[in-house]
Amino acid sequence: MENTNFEVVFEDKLQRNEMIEPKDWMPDNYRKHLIRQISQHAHSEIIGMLPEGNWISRAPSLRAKMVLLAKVQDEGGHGLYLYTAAETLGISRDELLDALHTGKAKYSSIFNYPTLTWADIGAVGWLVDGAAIMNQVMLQRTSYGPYSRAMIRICKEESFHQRQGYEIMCHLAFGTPAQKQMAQDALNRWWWPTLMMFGPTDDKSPNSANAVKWKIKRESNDQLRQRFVNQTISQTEYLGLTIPDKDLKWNEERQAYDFGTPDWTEFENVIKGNGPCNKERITARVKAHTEGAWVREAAQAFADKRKESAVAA
Ligand code: FAQ
Repeated sequence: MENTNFEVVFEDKLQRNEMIEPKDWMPDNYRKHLIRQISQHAHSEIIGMLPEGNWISRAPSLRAKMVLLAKVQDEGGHGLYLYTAAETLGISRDELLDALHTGKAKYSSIFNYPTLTWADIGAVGWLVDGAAIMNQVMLQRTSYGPYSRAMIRICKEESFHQRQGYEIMCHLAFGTPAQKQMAQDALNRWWWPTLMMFGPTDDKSPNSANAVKWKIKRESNDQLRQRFVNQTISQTEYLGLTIPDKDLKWNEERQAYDFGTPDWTEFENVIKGNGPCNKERITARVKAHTEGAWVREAAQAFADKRKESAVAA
């Protein structure tokens, strides 16, 4: 006989590692948690286009420009998949964007730092996309179907982005001494903010308990941060660069690297809206949205017209 206790059916599905789909019953808090996380993620993708877009007109070669253009365009696409996944939870695109534009919704702290030189574009691809992949590989197995499927596609593209960044770092690190210094300076600027991307330490992460219980997150902020550090050291050594952390050392017992503590006060400030570029990012985003109103209207008029013709036919 079919089980009519919705909560039991929901828990059973989670236990069996089956996906929860939009039409399935789900607890209100599960729905709210997903809307919060997926929309923050979507906002991060489209705000993340800004620091990189800043270099499209100044990329050092036509090839570099084409690759960067494609990457920034991919990020826009990731935002769209994620907004669509969030909409399946019963919230509209307008509500989601309004929360971003009015500062009610967060987006990743990392995009509030400036990209000062071309080497920063390398560091963003290598480190920021590298950290994003570390987090997103786990999210491919998240319990909500539309989010999981969006992540599978996004992860494929992020791997290309990470290589694009590492290629820039290789060119600079194996170039002239001045280029190598540019690469080192960018690493110095992006290392700590990248570690902060994984979120607060597990003991200070209020959302983690529910996220793990509901199989939204499969690994904790600290576990992922540790894996990222372990993986990145050999890549840095290959480049001949130095990670700006005097506490970094191999721990034989743990079979992992020990590393220093990020400046959590800086992190708090950035997520409260007081990072180096928060205001600039939101202003640019609101301007693009306002100036793009005619495009949305034209697209809607076109869609309505096609629908009318289809009904008439
Ligand atoms: N920035 O309890 P937790 C990318 C907030 S995509 C800002 O640990 P949770 C691709 C958190 O929201 C990068 N806020 O939270 C790309 C919460 O506040 P709330 C984005 C942060 O959700 C590359 C509070 O602190 N990726 O980069 C951050 O369990 C290049 C307490 O934290 C995702 O969003 C932060 N770094 O864990 C694009 C992945 N960390 O909401 C363009 C999906 C924490 O209660 C160019 N998201 N907070 O007011 C996640 O996996 C999780 O949401 C975490 C945070 C891990 C970010």
